[in-house]
Amino acid sequence: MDDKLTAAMRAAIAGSDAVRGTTSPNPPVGCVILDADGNQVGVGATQPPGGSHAEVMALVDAGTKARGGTAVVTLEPCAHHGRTPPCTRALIAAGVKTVVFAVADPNPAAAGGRTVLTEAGVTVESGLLADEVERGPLRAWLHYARTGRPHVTWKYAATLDGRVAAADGTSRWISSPASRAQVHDLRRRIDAIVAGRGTILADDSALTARDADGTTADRQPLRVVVGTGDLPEGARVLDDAAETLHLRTREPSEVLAALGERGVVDVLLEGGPTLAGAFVQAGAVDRVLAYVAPTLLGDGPVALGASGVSTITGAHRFRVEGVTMCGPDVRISAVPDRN
Ligand code: AOF
Ligand code: ZN
Repeated sequence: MDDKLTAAMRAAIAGSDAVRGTTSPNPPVGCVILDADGNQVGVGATQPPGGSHAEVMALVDAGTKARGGTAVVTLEPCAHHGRTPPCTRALIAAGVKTVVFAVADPNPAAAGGRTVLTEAGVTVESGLLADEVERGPLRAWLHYARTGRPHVTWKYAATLDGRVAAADGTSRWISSPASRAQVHDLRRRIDAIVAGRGTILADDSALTARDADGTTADRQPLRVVVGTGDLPEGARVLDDAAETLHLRTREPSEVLAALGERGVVDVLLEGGPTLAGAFVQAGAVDRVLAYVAPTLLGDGPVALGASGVSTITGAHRFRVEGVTMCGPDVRISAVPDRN
């Protein structure tokens, strides 16, 4: 049964991954129902806000086969009546015998599912593949639920010597087509892309998610431009491919507060060096995603602007959590080393 539970949690994680970027401010949760013999009979994931939670989707999929079975879910089932009735009630009504969840719900309004289920005679286990869930599909939402601020991934593409443009300002294309395709995939699954006004003036970036052939993807993140001056008429970021928010501030904490209030959970910070420096200095970068191309420039701007560091003991320390190849480039994912 242990193998079946692990396989079911993996399937729940995959389901959760598939709805990333469509559920905010709710978490993208995945759920799999096993019948009494351990066969997968239902699968579901969180619907957009106001829609059904993952457990309800999976229970509907399983029908009467859920009776006497097990629900495997990435987040503790909610016990509250929010926009939808409590999942605990649906699980109990369906006759589920056991609930296995990965991570406890830190939202005080929804928490308490474990107690409600236990009191109704349901066996509850937790912690299965919790690390994978915490680092994977629920990472941004857990950060948001615990801190009230969106999770920020700072992404950049640089040469082997850390430069993001040549001395004359040209920057097309530092990273490979494979890396760029990955970034567009990422854009499609986050809530907002943040860039400085300077970057918009310099590059006329569209800040949209696009397919390999250049067409605009069907799902677009909110585009956020940060900076006090106006945006030039006709800027690509002002086209109607996606919604754009212009925040007339350069303070990371104000930017994050404004986005948090709008229910933005997962942010991709894309440029440029000055804005990134301010975010790093403010401790507002929760993950660095670096695409490093095997080229050298020897001159030109580097990825990060001033971040308040004047001596080596003041360096902002990160811990590498993953390194992969992306075509000819190296992709490094690093998180703050809080020790
Ligand atoms: C679950 N399963 O799939 C999700 C949960 O406004 P509501 O009613 O949609 O409730 C949102 C809260 O419910 C959210 O903040 C989180 O604590 C929990 N999300 N819970 O049992 C799910 N998405
Ligand atoms: Zn629920």
